[in-house]
Amino acid sequence: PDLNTGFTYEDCKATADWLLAQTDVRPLVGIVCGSGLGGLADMLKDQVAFNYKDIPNFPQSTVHGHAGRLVFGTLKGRDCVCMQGRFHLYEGYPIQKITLPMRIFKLLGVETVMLTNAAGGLNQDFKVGDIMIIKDHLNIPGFAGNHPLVGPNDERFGVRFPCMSDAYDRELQQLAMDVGHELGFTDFLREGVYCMLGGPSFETIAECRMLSKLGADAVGMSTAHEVVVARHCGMRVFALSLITNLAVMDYDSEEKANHEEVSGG
Ligand code: 6GU
Repeated sequence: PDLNTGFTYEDCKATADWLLAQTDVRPLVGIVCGSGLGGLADMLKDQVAFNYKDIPNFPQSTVHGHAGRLVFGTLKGRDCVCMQGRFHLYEGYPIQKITLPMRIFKLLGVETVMLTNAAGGLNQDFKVGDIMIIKDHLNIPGFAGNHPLVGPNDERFGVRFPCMSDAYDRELQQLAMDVGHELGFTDFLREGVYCMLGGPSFETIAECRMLSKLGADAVGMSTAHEVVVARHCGMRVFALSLITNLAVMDYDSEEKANHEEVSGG
C-alpha cells in the first residue's frame, strides 16, 4: 500500500528552503509559544514573519489565543525562529501534520528547541502562576497509537525506534533552574512530569486522580508530540509549563477549568 502521508523529507525540505530564501536569519534555536505565551515572539528584533497560511505545507491555527505566525529574528543578538501559536491534536489534523514544524526547524538548522505550554497543575504543592521545568512526559495519545512517528521511517530524520529516556536535556534544565534562582523565581519555579492528552475536553475528576497516581505533575494538550519528533531528528529539547489553573481533584470543589484562564484571554 502507499503509506505516504504527504509530509515527506522532500516536503519538509521544500518548506525550509522556501523560508530560508526569504530571510538572512539562520536560527540555531527554535521556540514554540504555548497558549497565551505568544508575547515572546513579539520581542524578536529584526523580524521576518510569515503567516502560517502562506507557508507551503504548513497547517493553520484554528484556536483562539494562538496567533499563527512563524517569526524569524534575534533574541539577545542570537538568531532564532519562533512559532507564535502551535497545533493540537484536537484541531483534527493528522499528528504527522501538526508536528511537521519540528522537522522544518531541523532543516532550517535549528539545534535546540524550546517549548512552552499552559497546563493544569496536578501536583498538590503547585500554585497558579508556577513555572514548571519539564523533566519528563507521559505521551498518552502515543500509548494508543496516535504517535507522530507511526508510518514509514525516513532515516534522514532519525532511527526507527528512537530513545526517549533522555528527551529533556538535563544540562538545559539545570541551567534554567540556576538562572531562575538568580532572577528570584525560586518561590514559583518547579520541575515535574508533563502529561499530554488529546483533548479538547478537560479532565474528569477521576482522570485527574488517575494521572496524578501515574506520576504526572501537570496536564495539558500539547508538547509531548513535538518533543518526540524533535528528539527523533536529534534536536536538544527544553520545555516549560505555565500552571494556569489547578486540576480539579475532589468532588467538593466548585472549580471548573475553562479556556479563558488557560489562554489568558
Ligand atoms: Cl486542567 N487540562 C488540560 N488537558 N489542559 C490544560 C489544563 C487542564 N489547563 C491548561 N491546559
